[in-house]
Amino acid sequence: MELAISSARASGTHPASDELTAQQLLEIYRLMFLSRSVDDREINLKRQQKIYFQISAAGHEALQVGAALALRPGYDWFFPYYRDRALCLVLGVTPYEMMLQAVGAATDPASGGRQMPTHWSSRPLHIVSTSSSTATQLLHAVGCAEAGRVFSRHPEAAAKADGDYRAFHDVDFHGDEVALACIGEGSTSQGEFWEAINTASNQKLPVIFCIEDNGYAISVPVEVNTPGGNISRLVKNFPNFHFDEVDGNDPVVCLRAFQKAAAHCRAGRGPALVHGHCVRLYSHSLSDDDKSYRSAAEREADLLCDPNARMRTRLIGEGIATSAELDELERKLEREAAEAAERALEATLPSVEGITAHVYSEDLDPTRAVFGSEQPQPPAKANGSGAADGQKGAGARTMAGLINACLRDEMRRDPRIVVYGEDVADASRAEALAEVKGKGGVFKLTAGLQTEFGAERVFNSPLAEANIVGRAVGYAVRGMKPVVEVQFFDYIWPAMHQIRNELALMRWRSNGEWAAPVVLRAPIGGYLTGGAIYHSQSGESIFTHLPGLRVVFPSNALDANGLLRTAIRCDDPVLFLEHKRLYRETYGRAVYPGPEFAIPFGKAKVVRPGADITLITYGALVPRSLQAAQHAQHEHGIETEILDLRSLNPYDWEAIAASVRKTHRVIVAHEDMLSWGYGAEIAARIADELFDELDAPVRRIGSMDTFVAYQPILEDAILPQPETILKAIVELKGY
Ligand SMILES: Cc1ncc(C[n+]2csc(CCOP(=O)(O)OP(=O)(O)O)c2C)c(N)n1
Ligand SMILES: [Mg+2]
Repeated sequence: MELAISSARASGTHPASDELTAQQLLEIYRLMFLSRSVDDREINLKRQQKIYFQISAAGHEALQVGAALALRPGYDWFFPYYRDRALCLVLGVTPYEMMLQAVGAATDPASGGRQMPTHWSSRPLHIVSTSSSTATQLLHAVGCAEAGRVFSRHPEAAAKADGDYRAFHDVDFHGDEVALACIGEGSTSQGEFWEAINTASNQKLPVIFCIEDNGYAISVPVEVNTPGGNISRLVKNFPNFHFDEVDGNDPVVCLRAFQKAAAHCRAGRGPALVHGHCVRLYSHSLSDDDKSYRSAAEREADLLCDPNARMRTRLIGEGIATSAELDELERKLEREAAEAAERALEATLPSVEGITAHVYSEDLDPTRAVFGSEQPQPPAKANGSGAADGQKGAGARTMAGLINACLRDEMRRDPRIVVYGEDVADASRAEALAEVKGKGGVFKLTAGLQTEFGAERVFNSPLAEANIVGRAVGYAVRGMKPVVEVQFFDYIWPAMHQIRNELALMRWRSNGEWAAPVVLRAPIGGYLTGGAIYHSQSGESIFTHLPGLRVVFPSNALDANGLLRTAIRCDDPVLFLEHKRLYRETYGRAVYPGPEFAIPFGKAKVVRPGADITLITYGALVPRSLQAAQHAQHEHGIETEILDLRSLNPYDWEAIAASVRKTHRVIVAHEDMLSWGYGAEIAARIADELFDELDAPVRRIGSMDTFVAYQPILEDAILPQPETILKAIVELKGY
């Protein structure tokens, strides 16, 4: 104990304080006051324009200190939100580290100057990097708890795999660890809150949800966000939960609540939700002024509940410390915060050269052939049941079949792979499998995987795409390899927030401390005759626009197999786009290439050599371009060189440049809409860097700037056809 308190009082217990010692109560107050001091110091710095943002925990200290003291840093897992200063302070983030983040220092351990202050991250403490997005991290906590369960039930999954392609580091589990996830009451309106408690409840996961209810979401009062104004009343029927609604201004009450919640979780009985009523003593942040929307009476009432002032009164009232002793402690803590600020203001600032560090993994470069063999080595025995493509034996197999074969091979090799999504299991009611053949995905890509690997590794998710991706982030930060499916690319959008703000950003925003190397498979594209608007969408350029996310788009069975293997062994998140129309086409079938066949990313394939025109394409336009090129040769004597990009981020600029230098005429063709499409970027770069090589303007081909209609006459007109490509080839040659 740092205070000069008389030892008799300091070591005594006090019945009124629920058996905590005086020393423990003083320590609680010290932590609460230190948190407030850091906030106040930061507010000072912001007013002096020495830092750029401030948001405080003032009024939340009791709840947060109670939560943190009930749990174990570096053992349990933490998914805090921006208001959790007191929580993180107790877990072990120092005032100096907080100030480093406020000034945006190079040595800011949470993000190296990339994130706003209070956007926590610490690998040693198990604080997983959080974004500003409200409620997204709840799904990460769920996935994290699921990963812990896999590790404790399957020690082979937690064992270090020396010599593997991926860095299998820091697998850390104990079997009874819990995940704590915190949000404000306003954020319980987010779908991700409901998606998270759904899965935590259904799977009895050891997650504690902490709702810090200060009655406001910026200026929006609780009754606007929550019907009836109380989230506890709404959630009380979720099975397996332990619920508690507490006075969040009393740290001892909060500590006891979180201890009970943790005991429920550690005993494997399910999740817990602790709803603490607290106060927001300052405005939402320094960018907000609550006087503009809260009455004076309301603000004054909140001040009377100030947990720090109450705790001080209590310590004095219970004879644990005198007012003078607490004054002395408070001045000391204020000095500590001020000194931390002074030191942080001297810290080295980040270098501009380092901006792009950790966008992608620096340990594993998927453009290098380190992931397997580039030579197909078909073994005598075929892999898989053939359920995915209706083919058995060693003959040519479809793209669907060879994707399924790759999933099987990799799941056999790596016990950390889990596969889930909507309908991907053979049958959730596994007893049915005695008499039925199983579903295995609406396109049968995952057929037989549950039967071979069991329902703990291959299972159906709820019908909720953010749930699929958000949980995968949680699995991945703990070292698991989720290979998950979004049923149709058309329905990827509910997961977009998780993909853009979480999945793609985890490594960069944490300055390389965390990563989420998830594989997200998505059937994409049209040419289905009747697929219509919601089963034909393209939209790959929306995802190639996200730094941190790899995007792959194979056009044939062999490439799909080799690229999926690289995706699974890679250390970056990968969006793996599978064209539905190509799944079972005769075009592009291949013999099973063996379990080590891998194609590096960023390597285009010349699928047809030619001297007159370069045609850059991918996906379903590869076979259509081949048809067009054949006609161009037979009917017009034009030799078209076709480049199948195969992966879109990274893409093979060298192959593009080499071909353009040879032909001096270029078409970029894709199925996605023309405007703002993937081709616009490629065409612009060619115009920029290869202008002198061009004998004609760069041409682009894409679908019309509409969605794909149901009626086949319309679908044919909307999507680019071989004739569209042929016409462009002939026109460009004559330019
Ligand atoms: C997804 C998302 N939407 C909007 C915002 C902007 N925003 C930041 S905090 C906030 C209010 C959150 O209120 P609450 O959940 O009650 O937490 P509190 O700040 O009161 O602790 C809003 C709307 C955001 N960060 N993320
Ligand atoms: Mg709130």
